[in-house]
Amino acid sequence: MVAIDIETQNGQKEALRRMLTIRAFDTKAGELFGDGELPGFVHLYIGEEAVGVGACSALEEDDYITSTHRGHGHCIAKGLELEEMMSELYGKANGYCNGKGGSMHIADVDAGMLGANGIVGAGPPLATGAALTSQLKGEDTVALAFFGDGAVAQGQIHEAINLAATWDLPAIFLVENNQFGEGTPVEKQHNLQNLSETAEAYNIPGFTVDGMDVTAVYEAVKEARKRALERDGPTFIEADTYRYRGHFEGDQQPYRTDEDIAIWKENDAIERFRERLIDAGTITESEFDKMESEISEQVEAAAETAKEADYPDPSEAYDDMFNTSVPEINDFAQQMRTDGGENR
Ligand SMILES: Cc1ncc(C[n+]2csc(CCOP(=O)(O)OP(=O)(O)O)c2C)c(N)n1
Ligand SMILES: [Mg+2]
Repeated sequence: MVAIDIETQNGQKEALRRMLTIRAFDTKAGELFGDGELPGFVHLYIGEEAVGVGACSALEEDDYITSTHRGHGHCIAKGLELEEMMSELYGKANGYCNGKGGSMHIADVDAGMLGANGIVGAGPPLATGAALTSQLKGEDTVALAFFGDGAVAQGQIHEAINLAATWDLPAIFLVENNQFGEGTPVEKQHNLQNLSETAEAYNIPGFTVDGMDVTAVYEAVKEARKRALERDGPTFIEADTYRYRGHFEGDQQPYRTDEDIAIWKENDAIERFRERLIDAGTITESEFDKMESEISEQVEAAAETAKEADYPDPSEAYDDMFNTSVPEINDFAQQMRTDGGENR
């Protein structure tokens, strides 16, 4: 899927479409999970759509992103297909990881999506690696890592930023400050007013932006990308946002009230952007309604296809799991296939 040019009217409509798609997809994922249709866990991105879409709108198709356990929105923002995503949530063979990854491991390297990640803080080192590859190959691409406020105190993030800053790598570190790491409020996790102050330790630019404003996120990432491509090194961006749903589906959320959530919903990113586009004459009310119903049909169709799709054959359980170009690993993989590794 092509990158969005949010500076054009069509690009703005596409950004709105992708935000709506994220919301519809994750609303459906929540329903399906509640009905016992999906294995594992799902962490929904509802409320945070402007961060993923604003950031990916400032990227080109061949740029890279790394994601988190809350990755569906990043995938859609980067242009991944709903059917393969939903099938992956179901653990079906036609999913992005042939059904072996599930919600927390969707990846599509060809689309520049280097993976959702169940390990908090594991994305930034991958982004630093992708940025190093880009620098060594002399390519005009950047790597952006999405991570949460709960990941900011993770050691590997600091190792990743330090190397990227020291080597002037074309990387962008984007914290989605959704105010909580699981049930812990951000102010109980960090001794900082703004998480973007982290940048000072690495002598790189750091900004805090309104993560409920898709164009504010876009502008910050656009500037960071420009800097990265000029070989001026990484930028650290904090986007202030809020998740409307629990940390995971089923979370009883004793750490906040409905009133807390309502305050953020008044500033809803989709509603704000919709109003702006209507006021500017970019989209009409009826075009918006049509867009919403088309998206709803697409999500329903993706869910239907995923439900009907086949599970992977048990004989494929160990396929794509090992780097078989390394003889020792290949031997191990073969053993796993024959006896499940019992005789090692
Ligand atoms: C290394 C590691 N430690 C702990 C966990 C358990 N865990 C999963 S999500 C999460 C909170 C993450 O919070 P944040 O980074 O703010 O992301 P958010 O869920 O708010 O999007 C934790 C502690 C984990 N998955 N990985
Ligand atoms: Mg968080």
